[in-house]
Amino acid sequence: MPTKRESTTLLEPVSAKVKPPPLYKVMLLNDDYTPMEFVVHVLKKFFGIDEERATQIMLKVHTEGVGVCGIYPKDIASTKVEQVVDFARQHQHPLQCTMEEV
Ligand code: TYC
Repeated sequence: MPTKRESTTLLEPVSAKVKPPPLYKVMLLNDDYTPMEFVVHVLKKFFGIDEERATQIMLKVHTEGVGVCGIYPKDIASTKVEQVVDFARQHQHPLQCTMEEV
């Protein structure tokens, strides 16, 4: 049961001091050996990107050297990086995946 004071005292508005958690972009880097179809497969499998968009991103990485796969909170971004690198190594491809704060 609230006391009289608890039930009648109004709280002062408190200014919101909590910052939203930082976001990280997960990126693929180009190399000369990973097959294009493998990169498209990675973008579909780990980032939920459809075939057409995955092909566009893969070609951007191929021609410009780097491309963004997605933007996530830190823990999710680092898990994606680990999953992609593990998967690439299992298939003996040198594909590199990194993350950077937005
Ligand atoms: N450059 C690679 C090739 O010609 C294709 C490739 C694209 C590799 C994107 C990595 O992140 C990458 N087979």
